[in-house]
Amino acid sequence: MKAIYQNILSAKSQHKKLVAILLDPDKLDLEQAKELVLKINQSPATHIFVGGSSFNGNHLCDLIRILKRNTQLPILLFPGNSKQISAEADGILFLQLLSGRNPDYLIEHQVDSVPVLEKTALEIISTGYILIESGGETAVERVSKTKPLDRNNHDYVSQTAKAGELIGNKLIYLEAGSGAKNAVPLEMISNVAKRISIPLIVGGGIRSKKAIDDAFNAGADMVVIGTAFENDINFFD
Ligand code: 1GP
Repeated sequence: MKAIYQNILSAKSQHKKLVAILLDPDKLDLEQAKELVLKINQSPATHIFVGGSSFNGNHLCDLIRILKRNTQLPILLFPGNSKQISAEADGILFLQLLSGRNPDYLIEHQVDSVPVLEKTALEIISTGYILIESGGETAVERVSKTKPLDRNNHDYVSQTAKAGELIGNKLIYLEAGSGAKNAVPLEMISNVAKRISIPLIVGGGIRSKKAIDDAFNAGADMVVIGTAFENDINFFD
C-alpha cells in the first residue's frame, strides 16, 4: 500500500515540489491510455489524478487498471461525483467545495459515497476545494451550481483555506477550473501558503512550464496539469 499523504507531507518538508497530471476519463479512450501513461512516466509527474466534472463512471475501472499496469505513480481519484469512485485506484481526494454554499457538495455527496468507499481500500484524503473566479464560467461552477470566490479578495480566500485546515482537511486545492482563462493569481497562492500549514495544491489554466515554476515559487506544493497535457502529449519534453 502506498502512503500517499505521508509522502506528500514529506515532500513538503523537504521542499520537493510535486506535479499531478489530471486525466479526464470522458476525454480519453482506453486505446490511448497506455501510450499516455508511458509518456507520463517520462515526465516530471509525481501523481496521476483521474476525474472530471460530469463523467458518469463508465469504463473508469478499466482505465485505472491500464494505468496501474504501466506506472508506479500513485493514482488518485479526483471525483466530480460519487459515481467516479473505483477501488482500483490508490487513493481519493475526498473533496469538500469550501468556496460554495451548496450543501450537496459540502456534505451530501460525501455521505452518499460512504457505502462505496467502505468496500474499498482507497487512501482517503480530506481535501478542501476552493474555486477561484477565472474569467469565465467553468464546468465546476456549472455542475456544482456554486459561485467561485472573488479573485481579488485574497484575505477571504486565505481565510477559507484556513477554515478548511481547522475543520480537518489534509490538503487545500486552489482551483481556477479546467481550461481556465486565468490561473489562480500568484499573490493569492502566496497568501494562502503563508496562512495554512497543510500542503497546497494549485490547478486550473496552468499551461506553460514557467507558470508551473511561478506557482511553485509562490508557495504551491503540488501543481495540477490537465488541459495542457491533453492538448499536447509532449508538453513536458
Ligand atoms: C482542473 O486543476 C485541474 O480541475 C487542471 O486544470 O485542465 O486547466 O490544467 P487544467
